[in-house]
Amino acid sequence: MTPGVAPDKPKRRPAMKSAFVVVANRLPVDQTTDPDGTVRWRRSPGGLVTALEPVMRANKGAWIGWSGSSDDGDERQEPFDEAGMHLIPMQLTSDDVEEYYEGFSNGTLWPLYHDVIAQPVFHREWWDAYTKVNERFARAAAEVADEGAVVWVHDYQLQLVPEMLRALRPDLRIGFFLHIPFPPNELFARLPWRRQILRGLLGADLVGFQRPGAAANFLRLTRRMLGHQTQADRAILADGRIVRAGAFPISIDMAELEEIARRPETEARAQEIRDEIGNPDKVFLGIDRLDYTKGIGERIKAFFELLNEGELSPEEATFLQVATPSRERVEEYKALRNDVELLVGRVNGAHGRIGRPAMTYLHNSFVRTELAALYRAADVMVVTPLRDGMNLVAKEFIACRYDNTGTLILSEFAGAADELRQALLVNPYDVDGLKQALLQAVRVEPREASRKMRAMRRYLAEHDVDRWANTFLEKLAGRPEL
Ligand code: GDG
Repeated sequence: MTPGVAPDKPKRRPAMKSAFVVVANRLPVDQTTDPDGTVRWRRSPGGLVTALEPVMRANKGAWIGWSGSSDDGDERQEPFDEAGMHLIPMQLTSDDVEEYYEGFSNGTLWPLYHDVIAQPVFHREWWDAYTKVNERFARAAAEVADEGAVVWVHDYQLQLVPEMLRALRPDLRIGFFLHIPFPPNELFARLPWRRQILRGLLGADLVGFQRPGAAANFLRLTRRMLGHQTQADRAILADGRIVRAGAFPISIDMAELEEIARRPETEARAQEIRDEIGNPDKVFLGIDRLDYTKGIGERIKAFFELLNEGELSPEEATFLQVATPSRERVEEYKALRNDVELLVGRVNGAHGRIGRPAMTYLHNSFVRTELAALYRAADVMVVTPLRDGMNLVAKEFIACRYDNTGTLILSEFAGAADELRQALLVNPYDVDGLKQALLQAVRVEPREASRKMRAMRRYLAEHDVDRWANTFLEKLAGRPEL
C-alpha cells in the first residue's frame, strides 16, 4: 500500500504561506507555564535553530513541530510568530506520544539505527501511529508551503513525510536530513516496514546523512530492496526522478559558544567547579543525554579499574559526569539509569573519602552558561559513544578551549571522528584501550595537546553550523544535472 495521502480538508488556515518550511519532531521553542497559569514560549537553545534563523527570517520561514506537551484534544494550539519564525505546533495525544514517539521512534528506530545496542521492539500498532502522525505533519507542511517552496524535513521520527508531502504537493523542493546513523542492510533488513521507510525518504530531492557510510548504506538499500538504479551519489527512480544522497556533517555555532566561554564570569565559575571537586590535578568530563548509545558505563568502568589498580588516585584525577535526563518512561532508559548509578556508587564507595567523592555524577540538565563553565573546568573530555550520528558535545568542548588547552578522547563510532582526527580516538568496547587513552590524556605533553587542539579548532572554525545549513540548502536548490 502506498502511504500517499489524499488531500484533506484543511483544519486550520494559517494567515501566511512560506517559501521555506522546516518540519521537525520538536518546535524550536519550549512551553513554560507561569505560576498564574499564563503559557509562554521560550526559544530552546541549540545549533539547528541558530543556523536556520537567517534563512527563516529572509524567507518568512515556517517551522512545524510538536510543542512537547501531550494534549488529548481539549485545547488547540494555534500557529504563532516568535523570533522571526512562523511556528505551527502539532498536537500529539498521549497515545501518539506513547506509540509514535516513545514507541516506534525511540523503541524501534532508535535502537535499530544505533547498531542494535538495545533490542528494537516491533509493534504493528506503533507503526500505524507513526504513519498517522507522519501524515499529519505532511498535511501541515502542504498547507503552509508556498508555491515552489523549499521544505526541509528532519530526522528519524518523520521519515515518511517526504513521500507523503510530494504526493500532496509535487511542486515543492524537499530535503531530508537524518541526525542519527543509518544502518547497513544486515540491520535495516529486520525492519518489517523497511520498504515503506525507504520509499518515504525517496520522496525527497536530497537526503542528507552525517557520514558518507550512511549515505552509501541508503543508496545500496534502495538498489537492493526497491530495485532502483543508483549512480554515484544518486538514485534514479522508475519515473526518471533523481534523488541525491550525501554526507553533510552537522556542526555547532562555534563563535557563540566561544563568546560564552571567554566571559570572566564563566572562567570564575569554572574555577569554582574545580575548587568544589577538590582541585585534583586533572578533571575528566562527560556530558551526555542519559542514553545507552553514549557508552557512559564503559568509560566509568575504565576509570574505576584505573583507580582499583592504583594507576590513578582520586587526588590525581576525578571524573565529572553530567547525565541529562532523557526518555524516562522507556524501559531501557530506566534500566540504564539503574546500571550507571550503581556503578557510580561502587566507584565512590571504594575510592571516595568523607566529603570528597572520587567521581561526581549529576542527573540533571543545566543552562548553557553552566555547560560552558564545565567545558572550561575540564582537562579531558571523554566522549565514548558506542554509536552516535555526530556528537555535538565533542565539538562544543573544542569551541570552549580558546586557549588551546585540553584533550578530547573520542569514540571512532561517533560521526565526529571523521572530522576531529587529532582527538585520541578509541574503540569504546575495548576497556583496556579506554584505560590507556585516559592515562595518555592525563600524561600528555602540554605542547602536544595544544598542537592538536589548535588544529581541531581551526577545522571547526571553518566548519560551523552555518556552513552545514548553507551547504545542504545550496545542494538542495541546485537542479541535479542528468
Ligand atoms: C542527536 C544525535 C547528533 C546536553 N546536556 C545539556 C544540554 N545538552 C546539549 C549538548 C549538545 C546536545 O544537548 C546533545 O547533542 P549530541 O550531538 O551530543 O547528542 P544527541 O542529543 O543524541 O543528538 C547526535 C545530534 O542529534 C545533532 O545532529 O550530533 O549524534 O544523536 O548540544 O550541549 N544542553 C543544555 N543543558 C544540558 O544539561 N542546555
